Amino acid sequence: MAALARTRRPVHEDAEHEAFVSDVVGGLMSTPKRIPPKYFYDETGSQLFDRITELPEYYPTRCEMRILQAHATDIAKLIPKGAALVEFGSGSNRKARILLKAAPALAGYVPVDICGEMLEQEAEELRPDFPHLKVLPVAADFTQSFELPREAKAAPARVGFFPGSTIGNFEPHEAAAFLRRAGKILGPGARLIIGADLIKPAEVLNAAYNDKAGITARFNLNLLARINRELGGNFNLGGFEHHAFYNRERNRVEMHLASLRRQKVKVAGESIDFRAGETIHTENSYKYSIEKLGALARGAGWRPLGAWTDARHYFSIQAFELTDEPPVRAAG
Ligand code: AVJ
Repeated sequence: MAALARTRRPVHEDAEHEAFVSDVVGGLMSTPKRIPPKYFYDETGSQLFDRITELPEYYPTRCEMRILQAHATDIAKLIPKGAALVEFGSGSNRKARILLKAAPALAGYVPVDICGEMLEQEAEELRPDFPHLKVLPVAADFTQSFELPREAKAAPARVGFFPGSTIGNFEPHEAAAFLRRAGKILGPGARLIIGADLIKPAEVLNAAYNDKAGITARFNLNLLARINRELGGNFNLGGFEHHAFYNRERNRVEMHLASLRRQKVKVAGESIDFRAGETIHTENSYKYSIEKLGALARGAGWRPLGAWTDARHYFSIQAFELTDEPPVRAAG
């Protein structure tokens, strides 16, 4: 049976599964326990996240859409003629559509997402609405390096698009590494448009990650259900609780799953012990000021071009251009 299941899984999914096993088992055996947030997004998790974006307390998606709509013309002015827009983690490309409409100068759109099926489906829906645009999806993990399609490399310039404040899931040093890698991928003359959640009063942040309807709690706990299903785990979901809070010292919202009692859990053949109250750290969502993200980007080879926010200054869209600094050489 196990052998049959293995041969049925395509090679790239096999590698993904192996990474899931080692990230989860490794993360649960470390102190403190942790699991990377990218594993939230199985089918159920993606559906729950879509519901989160519509919650009254969860302002980021609505704010970002509003900023994009209000300033699309200004943002589009930063897009060179004939350029290709490269979206990191495209998902449903709802946000990219706003830019594509406002920037007829764009010749290509490269949605990059780890979920290949979703990508093709979304591309098919986009093509008839933008008949002059070359839609060139790339199935890749944008946290790693990847190759752009030949046609996108041939364009006069490439503009990166990284909305949703997904940059907040990286540790600041990882965000800097991502920005540097994005510059290498996009190449000379590149521009970059980032959506980033801003620092704001803790009450607003705590409410956004502790919604009254309990959808964020379900989103967090779904990770355990996924581990049970895909990694042969035996988590009792009733034995864990959603914890989310703003950590002011580090400008981040932390999400955890707290064990309600002392318990033992099996995952992928390993036995994991939990103390009462011990948590699995499942997500950091870093919040930035415009200045802080600007400084981080400068250090990674990008020059700020502009920033736009909503009336309450809850969210920001920030634009950068790649500096043509000479390659750094090792001393000696
Ligand atoms: C998709 C990473 C931007 O940090 O706000 C929403 C994920 N987690 N509610 C965020 C999330 C809990 C979201 N990002």
